[in-house]
Amino acid sequence: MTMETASGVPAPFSVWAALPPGPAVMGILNVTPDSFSDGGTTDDPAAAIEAGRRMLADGATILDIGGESTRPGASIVPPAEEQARILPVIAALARLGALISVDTRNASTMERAVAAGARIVNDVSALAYDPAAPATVARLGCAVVLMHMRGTPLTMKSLAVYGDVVEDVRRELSARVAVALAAGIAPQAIAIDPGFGFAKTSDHNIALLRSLPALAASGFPIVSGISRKATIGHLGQEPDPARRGPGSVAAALFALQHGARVVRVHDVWETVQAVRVWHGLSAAPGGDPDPA
Ligand code: HH2
Repeated sequence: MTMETASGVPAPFSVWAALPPGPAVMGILNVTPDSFSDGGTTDDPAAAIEAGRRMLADGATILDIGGESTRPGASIVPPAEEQARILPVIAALARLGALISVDTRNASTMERAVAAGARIVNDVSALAYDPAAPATVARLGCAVVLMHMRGTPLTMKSLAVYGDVVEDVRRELSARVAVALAAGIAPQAIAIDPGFGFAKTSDHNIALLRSLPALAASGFPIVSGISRKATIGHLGQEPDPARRGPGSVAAALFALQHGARVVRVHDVWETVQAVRVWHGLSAAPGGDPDPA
């Protein structure tokens, strides 16, 4: 598919450019028994499909479907098992017209998820984990989220050491963008994500959140995924990840105000409503569609 440019020359289609105007909410659908905040709630395909339908009804623009937890210390899920978890869910929700991203580090899962209807690959390793991933995404022609991390979920905690976290993350993400481009992935297919909580302390996360404009200056759309993470627990004084919804909404609005294009969240309805109110209040004054 192509889009016309001002000069009339067809430009490659971009999922990111074609998103509806305004902030986009990406709903997290973990088809896993062990995710850090919602593990086991949607690990059965029927429950996951129902949760995805709910998120669409609640206003999610994208559903991010994953079958492997990447929380610190998580063990590796073999690709065949990951695919058995997520492919029926992706196929069912794609049939409903959902825009789906697949949260995976495995090239074979990327391939099969796109065949089942996913249009975005969301890779927490920025295509570094599976050597076949960059060429696979290039060949599939889908969009991609390149997220910053160091090491793996097993090793990342000890790698949270930076000179200047904002500059280091910016530079390391640029290197991953260069790998993606060299593999033949189109620039307009790429979004980037600072990777909150992945080889980051709370102080690192806060510095990165405040400095999203520096990342946004790259021109790539920014995905922000801090929902229910430890920084929300720390700032909001809430140890239970499942009770971090309100703080996550506040952080999503902060991220959007600082240049994020997409917020990846567990609490879709709460975030969508907050974004609508914030957006309505920030918009230029006009007619009041609902004076009640
Ligand atoms: N965070 C998680 C997983 N995938 N993808 C992007 N682009 N950005 C993120 O911040 C991000 C991500 C971890 O959160 P979650 O999926 O809720 O937990 P788990 O990995 O335990 O399934």
